Amino acid sequence: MILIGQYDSPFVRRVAIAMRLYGFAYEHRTWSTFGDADKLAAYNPLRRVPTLVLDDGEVLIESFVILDYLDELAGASKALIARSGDIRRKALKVCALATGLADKAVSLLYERILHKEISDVWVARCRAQVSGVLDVLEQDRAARKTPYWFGDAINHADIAVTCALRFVREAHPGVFDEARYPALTAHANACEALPPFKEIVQVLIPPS
Ligand SMILES: N[C@@H](CCC(=O)N[C@@H](CS)C(=O)NCC(=O)O)C(=O)O
Repeated sequence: MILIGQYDSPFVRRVAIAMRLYGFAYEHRTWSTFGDADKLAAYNPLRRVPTLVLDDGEVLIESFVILDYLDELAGASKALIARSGDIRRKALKVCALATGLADKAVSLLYERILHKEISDVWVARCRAQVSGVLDVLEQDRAARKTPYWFGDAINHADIAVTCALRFVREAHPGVFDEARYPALTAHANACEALPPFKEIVQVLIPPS
């Protein structure tokens, strides 16, 4: 398989970490969404990452679609999420909040860097969405006493939250206040200390 995209993207990183945990080998093409847009377009007309090219040439886009495929490939007993039921729904909700948070943090970065005139309305909205999600995630994580979000084993939710938090902190210094989010800080620190997180990481290179 070929994984296209750089690890400074929280979406690419969460896919790559899941692939490492599953033990799936892949070729990594570190194409930039802006600098390598034409190369990327040949695989994904949206010119977005992550993009995963399967061995038979089929192309998967959107991180949740890619992870759905990888979960199936790994098999239910190894999958980083429950196959069904309440626990699956709850984990997917945490993943949706974390990836939504990452989406808003990316939008905020693009607004700051790519737009000639920054929209205060858009910035205020994204900031409110970011802090609203952080508050909800903090409350949820603080109420759980297990090593990982959903028990003793790592789950997609743990990976999604950790990748989103790293991106928020790098792209928007000052927005994530450790004193306000102690449970999330502890969670991210514990995950970032694990080998796949330490190996699959890249300092943010904002588009120019
Ligand atoms: N919903 C997408 C979001 C992916 C995404 O936003 N990727 C960013 C990089 S962090 C990107 O490709 N940006 C370029 C663009 O949206 O045009 C997913 O989950 O895969």
